[in-house]
Amino acid sequence: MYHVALPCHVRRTAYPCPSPGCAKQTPPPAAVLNSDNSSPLQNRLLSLSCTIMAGTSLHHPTDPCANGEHSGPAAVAVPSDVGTCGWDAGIPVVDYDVLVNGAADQRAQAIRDLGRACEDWGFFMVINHGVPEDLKEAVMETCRELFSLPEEEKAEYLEAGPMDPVRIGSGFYSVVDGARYWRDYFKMFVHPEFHCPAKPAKLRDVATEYAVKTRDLLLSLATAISESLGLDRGRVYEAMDLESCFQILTANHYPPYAGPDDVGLGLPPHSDHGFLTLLFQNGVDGLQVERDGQWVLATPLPGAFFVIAGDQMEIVSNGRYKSSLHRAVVGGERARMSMVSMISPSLDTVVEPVPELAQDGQGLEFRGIRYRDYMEHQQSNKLNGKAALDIARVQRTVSGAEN
Ligand SMILES: O=C(O)CCC(=O)C(=O)O
Repeated sequence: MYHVALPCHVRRTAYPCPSPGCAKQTPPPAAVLNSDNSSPLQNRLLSLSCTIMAGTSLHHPTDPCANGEHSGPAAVAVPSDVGTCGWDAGIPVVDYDVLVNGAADQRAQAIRDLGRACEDWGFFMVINHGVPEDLKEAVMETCRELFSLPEEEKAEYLEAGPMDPVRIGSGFYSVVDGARYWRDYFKMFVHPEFHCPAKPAKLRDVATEYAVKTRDLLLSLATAISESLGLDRGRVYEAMDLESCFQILTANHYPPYAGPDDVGLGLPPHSDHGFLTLLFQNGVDGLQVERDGQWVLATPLPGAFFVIAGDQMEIVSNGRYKSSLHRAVVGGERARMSMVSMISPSLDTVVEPVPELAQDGQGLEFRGIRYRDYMEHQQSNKLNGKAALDIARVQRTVSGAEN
C-alpha cells in the first residue's frame, strides 16, 4: 500500500481552506456558498487530510486487479502546487440555445464568450443543449446495470486493449498504470460503427440514441468553435474531416471510497486524446479541472453538461485553445458515476494545425499526426498529465530552428 500526501483540493466551499499554504483563509461571501455542503464527498473534500490512496485494489467485481495480479505499485504523481481555495470557480457557461437561435448580436457575443472559455479554460458548461434529461438518466442507469452484471457476462471485455471497440476495466489502463485508481470504466466505440455488449438488453437502443444526440451537439459546438477562432464555421469541421468522426462513449463508476484516507484518486491528471468531450455525472462531485496551476472542483448547473477540450483541439487550433487538464477525485460513501461522450477525427485522419492559425513569425506549433497513432500512444502509456501531446509538438531550439 502506498500513500501520497495531497495538498488541499481546490473547490468552492463554505469553509475557509484549512490547508497549510492556502492563500485564501477567509470565508466566501454568502452568495457563493454551496447550497449542499452536507454530502459526504463534499465534506471529505474539505478535509485537511487530503491523502491519495494508491496501490489498493478496489475489490470490486469488475476490477481486473482484484486478484492481486499486480504488485508493488509506484507512487502516483500529484501536483504539489495546489493549495489555494477557489471560492468561486467561475467556470464559463455557454447557452447553446443562444448560440444557435439567438439574435445576431446575442449570437456574436455567445461566440466571443465561447472563444474566451476555450482560450482561458478549455472547459465550460453548456446549458439549454436539448439532450433530454430522461435519456441521460436512462443511459447512466443502463451502464450502472452493466457494471453490476455477473463477472462472466463481462469477461470477454476485461482483457481488451485501448484500440478494442468494447472494453471494461479498472483504473486507467491497469497494464501500465503503476498505481491503482478508484475507478471502473466501460468504453465502447459508437461511431462510425456502433459496438455494444449484448447485455443489458436495452443498452443498444439507449446508447444509440444518446450517441446520436450528443454527437450532433458536439459537432454543432465544433462549428461555433471554428467561428470563435475567426474561421469559417465549417473550417475546423473540414480540417478534421468531422463528417466521418470517431466517437466513444465511456461510463465511469467510482465505488464508495474505502481507502485508508479521506480522499483518493479516481483518475490522475490528464487531458483527453480526442477533440471534444461532453460529460455529466450522477449528482456526486469529483471532477476537478486545472486552471492557472490550481485545481477547481467542477460543480455543474442543473442539467448542464461539462464540455472538455481535448488534445486534437489544441493541435488543430495551433495551441490557441489548450486541452483541459483534469482529474477525478473520490471520497465518501456515495458511488459516483460520470458519462462521457467524446468525438474525434476519424482514426485515419492526419490532424494538423489549421495553417491560417499560424502565429506571425512563429509558424506551426504541432506537426501532423494520424489520430489512430495519437490515441494509441496516449492510451497505451501511463497517464502523465499532457505529456502525450509532446509527440506532436514541434520542438524548437533556442535559435528558433525546428527539430
Ligand atoms: O469522471 C470524471 O469526472 C472524469 C472522467 C474523465 O476524465 C475521463 O473519462 O477521461
